[in-house]
Amino acid sequence: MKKVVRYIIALMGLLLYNLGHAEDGSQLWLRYTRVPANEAALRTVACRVNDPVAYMAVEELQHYWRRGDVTLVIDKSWSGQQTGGYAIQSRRNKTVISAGSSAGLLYGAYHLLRLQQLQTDIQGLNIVEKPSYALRMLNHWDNLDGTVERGYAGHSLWKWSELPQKISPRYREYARANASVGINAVVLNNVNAAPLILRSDYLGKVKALADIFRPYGIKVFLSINFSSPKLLGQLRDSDPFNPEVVKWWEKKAAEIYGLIPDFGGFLVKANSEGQPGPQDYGRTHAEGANMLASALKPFRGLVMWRAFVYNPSAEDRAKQAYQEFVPLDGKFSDNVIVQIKNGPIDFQPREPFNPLFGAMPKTNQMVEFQITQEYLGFSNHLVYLAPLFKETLDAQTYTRPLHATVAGITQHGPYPQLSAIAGVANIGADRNWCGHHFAQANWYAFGRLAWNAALSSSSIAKEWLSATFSPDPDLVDPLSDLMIASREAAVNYMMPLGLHHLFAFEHHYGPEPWGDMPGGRPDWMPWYYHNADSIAVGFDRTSSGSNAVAQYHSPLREQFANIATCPESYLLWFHRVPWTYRMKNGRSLWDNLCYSYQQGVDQVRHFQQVWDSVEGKIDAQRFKGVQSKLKVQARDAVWWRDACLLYFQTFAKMPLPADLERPVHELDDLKKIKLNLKHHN
Ligand code: BDP
Repeated sequence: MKKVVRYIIALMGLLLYNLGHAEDGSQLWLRYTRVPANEAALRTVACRVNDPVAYMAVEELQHYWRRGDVTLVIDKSWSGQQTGGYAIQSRRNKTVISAGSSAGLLYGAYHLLRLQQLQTDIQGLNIVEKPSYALRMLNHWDNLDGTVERGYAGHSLWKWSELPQKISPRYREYARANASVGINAVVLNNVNAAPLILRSDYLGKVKALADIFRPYGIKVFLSINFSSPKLLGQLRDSDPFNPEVVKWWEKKAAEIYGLIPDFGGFLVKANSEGQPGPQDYGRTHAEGANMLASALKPFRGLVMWRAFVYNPSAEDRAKQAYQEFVPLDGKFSDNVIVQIKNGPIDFQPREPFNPLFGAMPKTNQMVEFQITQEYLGFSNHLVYLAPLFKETLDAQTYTRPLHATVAGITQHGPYPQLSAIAGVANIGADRNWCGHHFAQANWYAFGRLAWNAALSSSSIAKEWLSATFSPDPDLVDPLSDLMIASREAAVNYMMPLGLHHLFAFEHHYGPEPWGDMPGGRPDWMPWYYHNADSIAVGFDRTSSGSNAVAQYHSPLREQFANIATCPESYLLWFHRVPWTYRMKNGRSLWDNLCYSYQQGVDQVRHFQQVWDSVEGKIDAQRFKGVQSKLKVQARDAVWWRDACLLYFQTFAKMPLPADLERPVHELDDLKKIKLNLKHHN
């Protein structure tokens, strides 16, 4: 009888728990369940370190760790290693986490909780972890008016008008999620930066956030507007050689560090897409960066100087950053890191790696990825980005004998203690943080790869699925396959074979390969990139064209330049290719294009079936949410296929292969689509 009563009570408890915790995705991958007090009393979490970060490690374990005693110790033999590393050893039901710093203890605690969550056996653990990068950063493109540039998960998390008085509980949840995957630095505001962020009242708000993030081992950085001395300080100009300007920045730095002693530094977009910069005064990027760097230096602050620069000129846009930055190698101060987008154009579904990597051996370089899906279907498409990140990180640059992959170049620069990696955040005020439940996986994967660039995309996918949904292999196996395939699927239905920038103007959501604007910048028009005519399609970047291939180190330069050896996934990136060109499979380029687009459509339809097969294995709310997003993605894939194939067919004048599905749209109707999506700049 007692048993039955207990059973009913337990059942009711479960029911209430589920009702109270709608599965809206707000818990992310952090679905630990609290240890009941009577159980907690049976084990100890011991730690002699007394600071807020170590305290956080203890608290997390006290609340959620249920497998025996844990001791956290600082072990001096770790010093000299990149901070944040840790070791975990377990014997019987005693576990020891040792680290060189409190942050390491915190990461060790999250590691243990992850093992518990994944139902891993924790007997005889002997784990040693060292982060790949010292700085693992999120870049928020959040504006002070609450909008988010290229953000697809609602408004900004930061409630600037309420800060510093009112503190949303989500600030803490956000910091905790970051810490759980090892992210330890965040830039709060848009690279197209409002000068206002440096005004004293805003700095007070920034301080409030920094205070919340600190116990999670997270440092705050700000994007700054290079014209701030003039626009905010009312100086005559913002010339980095003007002593008044230098003084202004020095005073500003002192003010910031007075409020936030561990402030990280500045991220700067200068002389890029209309932003002000040192070139406005005839100074170089290095001169501008170094002026800021010396203002921050006494406080050990850093400058992240972006290399995303290009101008409307006769020169191929893909070549411009390299041309501007390579001559500056060796001229940047040691607390400047040049932040380089993964590819030479702009976060396209697929780009070869940016040839700047490895081409500035005397300069700290870091890679910038885009986690938010500006060019990948916003938060409507399921596109798991770890394979894209890995493709760049693992790319071999051949620029030196050792550590010559992009990961190696950025981890083993001239000042390795400064190694860094950044991702443009996909986080907003939406309940599920990222708009699409699977977009959370991209935040997670970025953090995990920043921690350990050698992890595989599939192991990260499996970890995330287990933590976020369930460790049931009948769910994890098919869904991790789906995730791994999803990036290539998007490339297939959007821009296969090296095509790029076929997006609709400004908002970049759907296809507009025909896009044109009289008087508009050519390098913002799709025709600039695809160059289609009745004979051929693609961008000739060989010596008969822009010769961008020459920016790559041998043997890549020769490999890319030769149409026979250029990887077909980059074919139309580097070559202008006749529609009738025979590809490796014996079919024409045109036929290959047709089959690739169709393959993308078929892949998404398959994802829908896979998803339906896990119905009942997860909660109905998230199941339905993803199911309906997949419908949008399936429709969009058909839209992309029809738009691109019907448009290119007007040049190629070749029929669709007989066995291929027929288009369901008229080209003229597709051309009329004008989405009214705001682009916040
Ligand atoms: C482009 C975005 C633009 C950003 C720019 C940047 O379209 O909104 O400001 O990158 O990275 O991809 O600065």
